[in-house]
Amino acid sequence: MGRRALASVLIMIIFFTSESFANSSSENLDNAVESSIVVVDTIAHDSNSFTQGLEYYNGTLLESSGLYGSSSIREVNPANGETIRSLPINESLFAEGITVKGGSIIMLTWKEELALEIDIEDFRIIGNYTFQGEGWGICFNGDHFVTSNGSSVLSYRDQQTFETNYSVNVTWDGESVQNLNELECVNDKIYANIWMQDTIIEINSTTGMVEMFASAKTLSENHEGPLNEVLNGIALDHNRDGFWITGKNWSEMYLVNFESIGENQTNKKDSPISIQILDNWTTLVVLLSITISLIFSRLVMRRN
Ligand SMILES: [Ca+2]
Repeated sequence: MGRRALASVLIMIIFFTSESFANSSSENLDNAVESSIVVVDTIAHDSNSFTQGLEYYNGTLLESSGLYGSSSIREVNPANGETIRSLPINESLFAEGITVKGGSIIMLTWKEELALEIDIEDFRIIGNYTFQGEGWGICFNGDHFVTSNGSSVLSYRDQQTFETNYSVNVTWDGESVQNLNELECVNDKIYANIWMQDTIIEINSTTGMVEMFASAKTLSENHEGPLNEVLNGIALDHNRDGFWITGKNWSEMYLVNFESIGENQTNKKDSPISIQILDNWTTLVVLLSITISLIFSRLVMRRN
């Protein structure tokens, strides 16, 4: 082999390895980290509650229950799951997500284009907001109300007027995530469960990119019922440093933590990144071996 041929081989090695690693790093940027759900505590949950919204506030749990004719807002004891008090909602309204701002609960309705303001102290309806489209989930990030409507878009609403100031499309590896349902604002992240799926995702509030995902399948398997009795409801418990999660008509509510399975180790549709990195290293080692043997054989040829 001449010098030119050897140089060509070296150039090819540099090209392939750099290309290989460049691909690997760009894929890493898109990948959400997978976490497992670790159950810290289990309490009873009213299996008559068609859970639509869940929020932890001042040592207590607030929960909305949906359906026409049986919608309600209730306060639940986080020590045992018992209902402390509840307010039935007018039968013409289908209650959806809830959040808290100041001393008020803001409760969305499904198709009525109405959000009710309920005084937390006496569970009295003291006002309302109107909006367009369907209402699914809501959380308050201290600046805006963030609402979902069953699409992949989150609306950031003015906290005084409820007008949408801006929207963010939620994506997972570049694909829009439909059916975003109950929400929980935590600093610059938004946690959401996806309707009819066992998945909980953590969304970057600014970019809309999914940064973490966890499967709640092991929990939903305990509550197999009609098709619509799905995972719904997520609330951060500041005191116990965990999230309460439950589902529609489930008989239990769980305090959970998300424990990282490994940074960028798995992906919902691609092969695990660890395998991709292994592939890159394997390529590098093979190409280096070829180079060394070529150089070695050339030296042997010269001596002969
Ligand atoms: Ca919530």
